[in-house]
Amino acid sequence: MATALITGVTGQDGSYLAELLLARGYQVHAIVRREAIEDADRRMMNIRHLTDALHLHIASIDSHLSVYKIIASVVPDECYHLAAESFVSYSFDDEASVLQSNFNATHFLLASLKELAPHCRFYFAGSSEMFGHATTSPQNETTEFNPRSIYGISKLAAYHLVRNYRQNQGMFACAGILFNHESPRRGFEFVTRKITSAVAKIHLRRATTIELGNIDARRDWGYAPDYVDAMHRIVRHDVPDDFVIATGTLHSVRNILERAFAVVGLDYRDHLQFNPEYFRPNEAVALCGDYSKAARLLDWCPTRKLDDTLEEMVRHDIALLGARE
Ligand code: G4F
Repeated sequence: MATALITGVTGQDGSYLAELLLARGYQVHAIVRREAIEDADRRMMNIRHLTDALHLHIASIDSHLSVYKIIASVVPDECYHLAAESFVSYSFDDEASVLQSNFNATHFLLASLKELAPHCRFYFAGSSEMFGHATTSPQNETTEFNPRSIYGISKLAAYHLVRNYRQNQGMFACAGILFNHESPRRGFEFVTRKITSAVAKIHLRRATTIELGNIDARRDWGYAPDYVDAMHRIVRHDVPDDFVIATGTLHSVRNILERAFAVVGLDYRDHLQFNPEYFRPNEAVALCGDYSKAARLLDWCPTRKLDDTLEEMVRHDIALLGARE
């Protein structure tokens, strides 16, 4: 039985990945922060149904010693490093902690694996934010990186580290350069979930308005379970490599508002307020991914339309709120 280790298992992607690996017969280990265990109702929500099947290790990946000890005891065949300070807006507020945690944890894992489990296949969650102010569109694996946020810079630095361990140190280390991807497990601070949870509240008469920033911002939004499937394909590919994972289609935040409110028969224009606090100082340009390399070499393609994902999210949020009555 193959053994996998996941960081970031309580998040959207980590929870779907844990499900996928368990279903495929892996023994799945995961590193979870003590704060998550202590606030389980809120922070373990995505993996509540999996806790009996998972091997959880309570530790902070900001500690090299903790990471080293876990790798020594698990000796994984595959390691998926998904944990990160991932909300782009926060990265403008606390640069040092974003840089430190997104870069150092990647290093602690790679250095420990190299010494204790050199056969291990390592996956790093890269991001379209690494392209930032891209000068060409769509972006693929050869597009120049030009990050505009500290988050993007931290991911790019870690990505170069991953490539270094692959090219100069012989490890099976690879990266997915993932564009935005959403689901009912998305964090409430991200714009899709902020909108679908607001639609649920407005529909159930718990709120009347939603406050947003730049609704003309455009992104390439996919479906998280598709992207987790891509991660596994990247790790199981014959050779370690990097892949853009995207849909190749742009939508605006305005499109998301229209669709999400329409699910319950409402018009977003009756409920929207602008709040300058949510406008970003250095918004990335409209990032749109070219996933043709993944299609060619991994036989991967997106399976879901954004409209369907949004409808699933709205219905999920209505049920969630209704259940709390
Ligand atoms: O949902 P968002 O916060 O996602 P963002 O910043 O694009 O980042 C996500 O995707 C990246 C690429 O995969 C990841 F690397 C990253 O970790 C994260 O998963 O914002 C999407 C867009 C932005 O253009 C933002 O300016 O929505 C715009 N927006 C407009 N009003 C807003 C709001 N975003 C948020 N979160 N809240 C608003 O009120």
